[in-house]
Amino acid sequence: FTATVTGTARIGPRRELKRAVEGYWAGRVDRAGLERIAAGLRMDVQRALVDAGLDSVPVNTFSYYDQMLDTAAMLGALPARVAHLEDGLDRYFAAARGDADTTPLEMTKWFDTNYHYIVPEIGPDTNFRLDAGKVLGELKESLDAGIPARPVIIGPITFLLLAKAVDGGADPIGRIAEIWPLYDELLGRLRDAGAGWVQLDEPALVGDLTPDQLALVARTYGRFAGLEHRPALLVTSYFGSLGPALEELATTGVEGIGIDLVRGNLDELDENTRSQVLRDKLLVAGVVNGRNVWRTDLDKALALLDGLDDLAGSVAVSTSCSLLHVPYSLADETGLDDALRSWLAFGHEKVREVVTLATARRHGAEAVGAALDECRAALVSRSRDPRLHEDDLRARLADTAERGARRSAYEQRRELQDKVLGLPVLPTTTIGSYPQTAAIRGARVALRKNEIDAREYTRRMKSEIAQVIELQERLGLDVLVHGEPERNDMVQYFAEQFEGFVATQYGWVQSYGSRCVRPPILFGEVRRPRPMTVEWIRHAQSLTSKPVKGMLTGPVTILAWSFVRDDQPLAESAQQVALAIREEAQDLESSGIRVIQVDEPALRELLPIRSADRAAYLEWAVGAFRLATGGVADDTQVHTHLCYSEFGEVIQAIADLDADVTSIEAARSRMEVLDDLTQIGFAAGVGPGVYDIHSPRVPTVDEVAASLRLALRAVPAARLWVNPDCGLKTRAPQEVEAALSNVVQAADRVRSELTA
Ligand code: THG
Ligand code: ZN
Repeated sequence: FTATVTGTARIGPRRELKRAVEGYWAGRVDRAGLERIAAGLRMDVQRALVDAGLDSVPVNTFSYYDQMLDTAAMLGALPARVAHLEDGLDRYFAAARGDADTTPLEMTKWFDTNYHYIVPEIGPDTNFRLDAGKVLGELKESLDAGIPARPVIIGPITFLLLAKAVDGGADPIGRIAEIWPLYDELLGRLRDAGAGWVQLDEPALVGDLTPDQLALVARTYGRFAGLEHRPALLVTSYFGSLGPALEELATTGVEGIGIDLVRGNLDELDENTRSQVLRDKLLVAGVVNGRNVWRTDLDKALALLDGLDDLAGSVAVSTSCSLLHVPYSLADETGLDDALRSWLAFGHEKVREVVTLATARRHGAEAVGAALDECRAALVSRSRDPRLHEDDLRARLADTAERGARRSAYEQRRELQDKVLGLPVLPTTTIGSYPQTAAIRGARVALRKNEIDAREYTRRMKSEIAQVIELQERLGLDVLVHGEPERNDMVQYFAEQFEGFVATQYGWVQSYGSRCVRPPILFGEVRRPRPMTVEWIRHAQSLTSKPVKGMLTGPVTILAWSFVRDDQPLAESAQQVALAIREEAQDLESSGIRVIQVDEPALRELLPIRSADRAAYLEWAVGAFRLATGGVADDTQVHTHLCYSEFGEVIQAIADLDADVTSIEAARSRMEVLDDLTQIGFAAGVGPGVYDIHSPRVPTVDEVAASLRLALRAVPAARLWVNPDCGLKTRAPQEVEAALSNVVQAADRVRSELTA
């Protein structure tokens, strides 16, 4: 084949699958209804790809929840705790979401994307057994409809490297010999069912592999290639270069290799190797970026493809990764100006780019002259647009960058802050958000529909804030928050107020399961035309004599959850966002706010896949945070919040953020993280979450007190803060009130133990 995509989105252009699946969970949609909607979405996607001109179409890229979970189900590797459920789909959803008596599987980030996969559990009880029903069913459905279908499955190496050992079991990759025969059988059955090609996704091969793991690449694919009865094999990598794994794959008889040529390249190979590895193979060249929303430079892509013709047996045009990570289509986005729209390509437009490139290669550039001209004009318009080049801003940044850090060291700041704030030992606080109640969501909907005006909306938000302040005063918390009623998604909230960002109307991208986000697009120079949070926070502070925390989102998180510029290094965009946040922090300070929190929950998310790239990333990420927070006086207390408890390689970076107080998730990891922090000499304030807000359970006073006593073994009382482990926006109001009341009582109890 000559033109394809690595994978497709599946949630539906208007999130139809989300509604169907959530309806099924709630009992509003029956099984037949769910299956009908799912089949309809699959057919729509595949027909659109054929109509656009692709000659090979990925199938089995549909999922009711997640493709890693599908693979676990296919290999008979769902955990024993869901085995009692007879129905396959019930078992599957129970593994994904849990139920009254079942804890769900964990979820974690899919490489460095904003998609999250379900982490398969492999233990002594795992008995691998093939259940190929899903992929065979979807293949048949497509072939029956005349689709040139190419089944996609996750390869055994990636499956096991991303799985987790449980119940004292060994490292899952050690079990690979047990699943080889299942893949052998699967490949034979796919061949029988009419598959000409099968795509095995192995994104894990772009990461750091040990010599043993590299050897497994040749063994695994050598074995599959040696099967007598099988389809042609395409091993697909994405999110980086294959590096040494490419040489291993090259030694096998697999017919095709998929390579991400946007994030990756063949430069790591010496010339001789480069000219050999792909000589007899189909290279599926990922030249259209599946991770971002910019229009492809078609001339550049054609030149790149031409260069590959000399290296590979044949070359097919494709996307750098699945289109799962970009929105469906630009067609209905009416809020974009013409220039900006012409610079963009969402999923639908990216498919057309693939086809244009393949057509140009087959019939010459003249055959697609109009498309090439349109592309060139758009790129010129983008490169010249004044919104992308603001010399003043760049000059100011050059100036401020030198003044990034706080004036004095933590110990001096601490003394001044203690005087200003006058807090008790073990101060209590919350992370920032309070429940997004029906009244809050209702007000937002009413504003959007013009049923209420901006003044009425503001009035309602201020009344929500007053209630949250009243609650915290009544409970006796020490550092209060305004509760963030005005924000649904914090990144969207800030992006909507910055210049240089634009929001989409329908640009939904799946984040996990049925949940989606609508990432803003960072297209130009970032500016903060006016204060963004000051009015809300000042209102909250006017209602209490206790300190109210100003709540901001850090530059790394804003970038991690947006589509970013590709015409400058991310580090430069981070500086611009940081400068805007810095101005906001200074405005908060000048309106009397003494505590300012800048959250960086995504600091670890952007960590590069290869360890060699990590130090450089952490340097600019930490620098951006320090620029954002370094503009306030020594006696203003800077807090930060991070949403995870295993710091691993980022632990030194967290200390280097130089925040006065850092709140972290710790309820689930039994405070081990505090020992890690102590070990690297972390000496500032720390608030290890004293209970898990992800569960509806209300912690008892005893539990919270015990957790505090445990924390006191690793952190001196003078530096310990008391808080839940994350924001409260997903919890019910009654749960929040009960839990916080117990937190305050526990803090009181442990304080009196300290004085005794
Ligand atoms: N915001 C953004 N990205 C994120 C998170 C976030 N990525 C990582 C993590 N948090 C992902 N978590 C979630 C949690 C909930 C939802 C999405 C991602 C969610 N979405 C709503 C839904 O699908 O119904 C839609 C929300 C909306 O209307 O904007 O519930 O916090 N950017
Ligand atoms: Zn959090």
